[in-house]
Amino acid sequence: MPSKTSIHLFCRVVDNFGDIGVSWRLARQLQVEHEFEVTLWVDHLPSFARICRNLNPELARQSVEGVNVRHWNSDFERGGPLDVGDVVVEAFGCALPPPYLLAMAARPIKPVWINLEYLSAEAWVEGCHAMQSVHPSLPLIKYFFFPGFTPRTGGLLMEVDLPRARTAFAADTNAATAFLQALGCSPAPGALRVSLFCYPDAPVITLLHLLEADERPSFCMVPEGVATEAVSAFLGKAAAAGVSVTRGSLTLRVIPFLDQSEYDRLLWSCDLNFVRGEDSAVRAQWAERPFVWQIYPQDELAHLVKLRAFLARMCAGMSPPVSEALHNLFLAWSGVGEFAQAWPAFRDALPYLQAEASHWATLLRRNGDLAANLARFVRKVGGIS
Ligand code: TRH
Repeated sequence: MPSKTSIHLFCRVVDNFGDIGVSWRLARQLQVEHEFEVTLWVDHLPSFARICRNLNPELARQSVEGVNVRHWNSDFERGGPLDVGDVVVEAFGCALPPPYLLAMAARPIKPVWINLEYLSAEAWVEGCHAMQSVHPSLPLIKYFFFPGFTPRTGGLLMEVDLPRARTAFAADTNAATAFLQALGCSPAPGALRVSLFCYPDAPVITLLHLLEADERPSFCMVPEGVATEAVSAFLGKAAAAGVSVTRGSLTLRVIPFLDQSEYDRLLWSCDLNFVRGEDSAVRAQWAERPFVWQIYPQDELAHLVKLRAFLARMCAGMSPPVSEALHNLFLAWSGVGEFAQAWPAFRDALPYLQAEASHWATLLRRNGDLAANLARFVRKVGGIS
């Protein structure tokens, strides 16, 4: 049997889960759905272990769900194993180790080298997607692969089975209740079910007070370690998993930090999801539920340009009042404008946003999924059958 094409995927984790979140999904999909032999190099295994229960952070080399996982440590930099992939993916410009680059250049058939870029809805992305750059001193070409929201980008990560699994979960009247009960959560029937994942500077306290004062009941679930200061302040005690409080119309409960597949189910089980960064924001869109995105803050407020570009795409075709409510709320959650002022119109628009969420996901699915688009691209440029 011919050996499989090998892909080495490199990911640096700097105290965040996003880069590993994206890299781990991509690695699994390339392995399972596109029949590559995938090796995922990660520099910080404990961060990886938080979103993947099957990983042992003590092991420098292991196989997890069919993917070879290797610790990208200082031994590597000192000239460790230099088996080079047929395809090399550098996640988010993480800069490959110099000895590895030399080993790539020394191969008679050079690997297909991909820089997987950050997600952005900005128009320039279409022009840069799949562009190539020749290495200044080595005989290597790097291709820039951009995820995105249009057919002229790489699309978004979506497992082939995800729409079916989500639809089956939504169709099962007991699925969400049972899932939430297993987390110790029993929202009253009719309560607005909210999940909360954000950066520490989001106006969380304001949100909690608004839900508390609302006439309509809410049940808010926050994974342990998220917005700890604000959540503890509202609870009046340390925000540990299992702790909850009911004040006014709001029950706030801290749940365990979930693994990735459980987190998907949490998003599917809620009426409104607050998400952040990149991967959770994409998962919220596939959940087909209203969501609020806190984009990762960048220097010189570059993230607000990205956020506005995304809003312009997602809101195109929505009625002006709904679009305005959504713009105001997303921007206020990211620090532009008063959250308390933006909330009432957004809260009232939630039933419309539910229909819009399904419509938006249908549009996004037409762009294909990122792993399939990437697999097709590397096979084409690498002449791989
Ligand atoms: O960790 P993040 O803040 O990631 C970000 C982005 O990648 C951003 O682009 C990058 O520049 C920045 O880091 C440094 O948020 P993100 O992308 O949503 O990733 C979180 C991951 O954690 C995602 O895969 C979902 C997962 N998750 C769980 O598995 N369980 C949980 O309980 C929660 C709350 C999240």
